[in-house]
Amino acid sequence: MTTQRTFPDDFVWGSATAAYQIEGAADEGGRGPSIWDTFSRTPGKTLNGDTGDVADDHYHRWAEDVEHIANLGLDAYRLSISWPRVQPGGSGEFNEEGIAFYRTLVAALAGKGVKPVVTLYHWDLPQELEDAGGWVNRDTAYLFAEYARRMARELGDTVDVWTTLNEPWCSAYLGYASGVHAPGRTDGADALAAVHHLNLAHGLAVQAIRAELGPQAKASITLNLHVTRADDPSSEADLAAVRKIDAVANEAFLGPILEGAYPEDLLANTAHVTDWAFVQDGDLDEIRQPLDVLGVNYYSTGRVRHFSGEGERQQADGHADSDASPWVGITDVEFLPQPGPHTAMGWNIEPQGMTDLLVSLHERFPHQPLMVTENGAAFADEVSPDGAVHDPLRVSYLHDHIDAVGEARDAGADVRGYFAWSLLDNFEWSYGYERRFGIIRVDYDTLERTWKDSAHWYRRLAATSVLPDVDDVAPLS
Ligand code: GBH
Repeated sequence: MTTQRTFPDDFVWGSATAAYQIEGAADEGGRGPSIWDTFSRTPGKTLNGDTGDVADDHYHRWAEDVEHIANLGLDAYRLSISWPRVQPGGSGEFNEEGIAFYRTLVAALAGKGVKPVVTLYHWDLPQELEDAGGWVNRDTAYLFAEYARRMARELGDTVDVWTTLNEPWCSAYLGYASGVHAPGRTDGADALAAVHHLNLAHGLAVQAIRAELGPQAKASITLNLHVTRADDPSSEADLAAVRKIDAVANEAFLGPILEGAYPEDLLANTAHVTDWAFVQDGDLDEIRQPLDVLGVNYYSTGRVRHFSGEGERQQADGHADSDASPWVGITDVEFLPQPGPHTAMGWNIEPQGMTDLLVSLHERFPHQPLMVTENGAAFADEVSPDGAVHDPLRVSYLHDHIDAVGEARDAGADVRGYFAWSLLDNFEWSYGYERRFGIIRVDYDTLERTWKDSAHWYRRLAATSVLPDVDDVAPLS
């Protein structure tokens, strides 16, 4: 018998969601419109024209959802606050009703012994701020810090970890370069300005949270770092292609946030797009703030090779419907399809990428605690005649990736927790409701929640901290 992988007792088992993906009640409770309302209500922007108007109706069903979280035995729950729900226009007046919603929610979680890990920005910018330029406008960073300070004041005694931004890569490059996310703009120079203003927003918000709550407040950011493989690892040109992607995808955030500088090659590779004049004196000192934990979202890997300019360049970035590239300034790199297996998103399944990412972060930032703030998979689940939802592919995806986290820990990486994406099936952005990531199924007609096998399996893990076998999906008594 092989020994099963065991995690320490204080390892945090959690699950994650985001406001726009689950709340619904888009026009209720004094909430203002966000860029995702505008975008999803624009014909052609999301699959089937789906919007987050109703989503999982979590705004009304939060109490039931907290019960599910408690019954799963989770140590922590990662949620996001909808900025326009608590400050409809993104500046000025706050909305007491919106603040009360989150105060009640985090109190209910804490009351069940579940630590709230709160993200302040998971992509739903108040529309009024976008009308003033969005993340291309520097003012947005300062307004974000004011919003962060107010939330810290309102919820500070209950929230365990404050996360400023979720995946600024997506906000900047999918929102302003490829345009497949809100606000759907396609200008490379704007996207790089957005990168910088998101970084600035992060640094200012961390300072605002600590000014409000004191140095013991735990601050973090969640990044989707790209693990990119060279098509031919012995080709200098392919390795250079990897470095280019790495600079624009990863170093554009890790550099300023953890080291206080944008790397030279990033500036050089994008010099024909922008002169980076939006980086002002002192900004990098504002951005670089110590982080109690660095959040890492990991799903899959990419593969690239040098593109010589001959023939048609492949662009396997998962959004075949967009001509515009998220890879600002890069014209000589080609993305190749990864061999399978794949999830329903078309993303390849490669647990080794999780280990590689965590170990490389540890080697580079040896004193930085890490947390996997998202990992999970969409598959075409079916409800069986007996009402159960058997999702063996998701169970094995979670099993193998959690095992990969354990492997990174064995190699010395200081990974403190893991959050399964997602608690519930939900609005998967431009893919609408057609992609199901939940460990709990949501019936979009009745909004009924049903535990999938993966939820039962994950509950067993959270209860024991011993990685269960993939067929260990029987309900825990
Ligand atoms: C996260 O985004 C989000 O935080 C979350 O809201 C979302 O629901 C969840 O993941 C699932 O999508 O595009 O083929 O090159 C993840 C977005 C996914 C973008 C992986 C980059 C790389 C694969 N990222 N993707 S590909």
